[in-house]
Amino acid sequence: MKPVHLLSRNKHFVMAALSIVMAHVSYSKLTVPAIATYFGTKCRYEDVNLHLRDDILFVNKSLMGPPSAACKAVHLVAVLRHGTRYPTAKNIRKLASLYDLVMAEASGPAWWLEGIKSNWTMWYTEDMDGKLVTKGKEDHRHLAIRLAKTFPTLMSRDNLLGERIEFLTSSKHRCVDSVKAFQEGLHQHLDVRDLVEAAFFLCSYELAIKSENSLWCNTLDEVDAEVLEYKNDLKQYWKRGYGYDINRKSSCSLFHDLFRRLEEASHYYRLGKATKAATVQVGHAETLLPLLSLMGFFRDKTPLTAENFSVQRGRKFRTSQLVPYAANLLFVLYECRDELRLQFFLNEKPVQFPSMGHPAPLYDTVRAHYSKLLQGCDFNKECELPKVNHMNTEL
Ligand SMILES: *C1O[C@H](CO)[C@@H](O)[C@H](O)[C@H]1NC(C)=O
Ligand SMILES: *[C@@H]1O[C@H](CO)[C@@H](O)[C@H](O)[C@H]1NC(C)=O
Ligand SMILES: *[C@@H]1O[C@H](CO)[C@@H](O)[C@H](O)[C@H]1NC(C)=O
Repeated sequence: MKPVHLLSRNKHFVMAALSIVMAHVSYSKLTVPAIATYFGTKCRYEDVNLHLRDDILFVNKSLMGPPSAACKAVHLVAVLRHGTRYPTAKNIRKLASLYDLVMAEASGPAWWLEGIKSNWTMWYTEDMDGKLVTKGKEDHRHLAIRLAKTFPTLMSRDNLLGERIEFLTSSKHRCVDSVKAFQEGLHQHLDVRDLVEAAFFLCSYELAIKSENSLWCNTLDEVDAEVLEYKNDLKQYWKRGYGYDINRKSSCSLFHDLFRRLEEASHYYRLGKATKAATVQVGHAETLLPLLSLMGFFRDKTPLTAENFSVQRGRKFRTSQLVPYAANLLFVLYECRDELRLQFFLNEKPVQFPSMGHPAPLYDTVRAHYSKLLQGCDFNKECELPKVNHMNTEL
């Protein structure tokens, strides 16, 4: 560390400089800001699974084991979110505005403010636009190792080389995208609340991308973070979750695809034939949330609204917990004494299917539970646009 020349500056600056030095000294011990569990879809996976902070390859065998000793895993369908990524170009523009504002206008006694002004540069550039970062590749590499440890008969090297594991990346859904583009157009402009949120995101990106407890994290306390987390949950709830029926229905294809794979695996299994071991599909938070919602997971009794913050503190729909970077939904088919059972894991923790009262119900029971969706839920029908006379604005 460079020596700090204390005597040449005034007392105020000395105090500020000292606090920065001390903050840097404590980095090795305290690398995670207190607000790190509120970042919603910008949460690090290891801040949702805390034991991974110490050992990123740790698998809790008692948590991830088969439902009983008589069961063995026969098929896995994994729906994953991509890993840590850069902010989108739109967000980078907001971060730049925040930075410019702070450099030009901000003053005050806060120790971290001087630190930001003298020792932080705006290093995000628009060309980074949402690309996966190195840490993002690590997220999936580590997840793959943990899944191989958890399901050694399915996620094996042999199955990989024998092409018995299928990999897919989801294509974007046209109708969902149209809505997104429309809403983004409405949200283009910046206001002062955007800037507060920009600081929140900066803190999240600096942690997720650079593993740094950034000085920006000090601009918000835990109460602010809870509110901003709720704001993001509201957005996801109304755009991708239970808010509107169409949100859930956008995952009809994925839902059918999931059950087609399970059905095929169970069919082959019942015939006593070998089949594919696993499918790994990679998509977005926007892929995982509608599927979770379609299947009835994490549904709150009353809708999340802006008036509801305080009563919704204990809500189930918390995107920080549901869809951090590298979030994963695992559907595991087990053979248990001649029965097929299905178990669901979210982010490597078992979660019961809604209203089924068994950690790993019979596969047929799960199918019966979702029979309405299995027979209906036609993506094309659900997402059909009403025929109106559009002006063609695509030039
Ligand atoms: C949340 O707000 C909505 C509408 O503002 C209301 O209908 C609902 O009852 C509220 N829920 C709770 C738990 O207060
Ligand atoms: C700026 O950050 C660098 C790298 O962490 C550190 O060595 C240096 O002491 C900091 N300077 C000030 C004034 O905080
Ligand atoms: C593993 O999971 C079990 C069951 O939930 C829990 O009691 C235990 O503390 C976990 N172990 C570790 C190291 O996280």
